[in-house]
Amino acid sequence: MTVMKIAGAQLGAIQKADSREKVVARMIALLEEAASKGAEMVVYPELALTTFFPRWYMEDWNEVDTWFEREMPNGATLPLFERARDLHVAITFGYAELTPDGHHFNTSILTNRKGEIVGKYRKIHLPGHSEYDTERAFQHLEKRYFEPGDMGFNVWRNEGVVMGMAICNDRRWPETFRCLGLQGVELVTIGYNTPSVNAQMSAEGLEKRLFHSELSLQAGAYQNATFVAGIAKAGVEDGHSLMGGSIIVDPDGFILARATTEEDELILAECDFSKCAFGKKTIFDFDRHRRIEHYGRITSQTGVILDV
Ligand code: ING
Repeated sequence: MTVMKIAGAQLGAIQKADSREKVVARMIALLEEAASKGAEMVVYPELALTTFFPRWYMEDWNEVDTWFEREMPNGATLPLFERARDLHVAITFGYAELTPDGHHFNTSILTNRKGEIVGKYRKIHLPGHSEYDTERAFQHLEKRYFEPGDMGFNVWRNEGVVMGMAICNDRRWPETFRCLGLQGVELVTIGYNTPSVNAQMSAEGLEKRLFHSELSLQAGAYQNATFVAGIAKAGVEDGHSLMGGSIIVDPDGFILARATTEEDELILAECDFSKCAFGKKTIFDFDRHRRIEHYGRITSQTGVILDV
C-alpha cells in the first residue's frame, strides 16, 4: 500500500498589485522547501495565483477577465510545472479559469510527479452573491464572477492513490465528501480563501471560523475514511484579512499537521493510505450500511420544505 509525504503550501497574502510571476516564485520556493523535506506532493490554496479578487465589485468584464487564466500551464505558471517535474513532486493548485468558449470557473488542477495534469475540478458550491451588497462589510462576489462547476466530483488514481479535489466552500457541504467517498477517495485536497470575519455578522470572528473550517474538514475525513488536506491563502490582502488554519487530517479525523501563521508556510504529513481501509471496510462500508431508499430528499429537494 502507498505511503506518501504530503505537503501543504499555505500562501500568505497576495496583493492586488502582485504579479503572477511574483506569486509563482513564492510557490516555487515552497515547492523546493517541500522537496528538500521529502515531500512527494504539494497542495496549494484556491485562487493561488492572484489576490482574492471576488472581494472587488467590477462591472467591466475586460477588467474581470484580467484575473483569469486562458490556458494552463501558461507563461507565468510553466516554471512551476517544470520545477515540480524536475523535483518529481505532484502539485495541485487553484486558479480562475476562462475557457476558450467564454466560461468562467473557480478551478483547480492536479498533476502527477512528472508535471502532467491528470485531473481538473471546477468549484460547485459558490458562496456569496452576484450584485453589490450595501449591507455587507465587504463583498464576496463569487456568484458574480464564476459559474457553478460543470464537471461534478471526480477522483483520479494518481501515483497509486485515489485522489479527489474540492474547493473552499465545498468543504462545508457533506455531499462533496460523500460523492468522493462513494468513489473510494483516499486523499481530498481542498484549497481555500476564507475571510477572517463574517461580512454579515461582525461578531463572528476568527476563532469561530477556524473552528468551522476544521470541523468540516475533520468530519469529511472521518465520515469517508479519507485523508484531507485543507490549505489556505491567508493574511491581509489590501486591508482584507483571510484566515490561515491549514491542516492535514487522517482518515480517523485526527489533525496530523497544522499551520501556525498567516504567511507562506509549509506543513507536512507522512500519509499511509492503507489507513483508509479499516474505516471503508467497517463503520463506513457504504455498501453494507447505507440505506439509499431513504435518502431521496438529498438529490430531489434543493431547499428546506417546512410542512409541520
Ligand atoms: N470562502 C468562504 C468559505 O466557504 C464562507 C466563504 C466563509 C462561507 C464562511 C461561509 C462561511 O470558506 C470561499 N472562497 O468559499
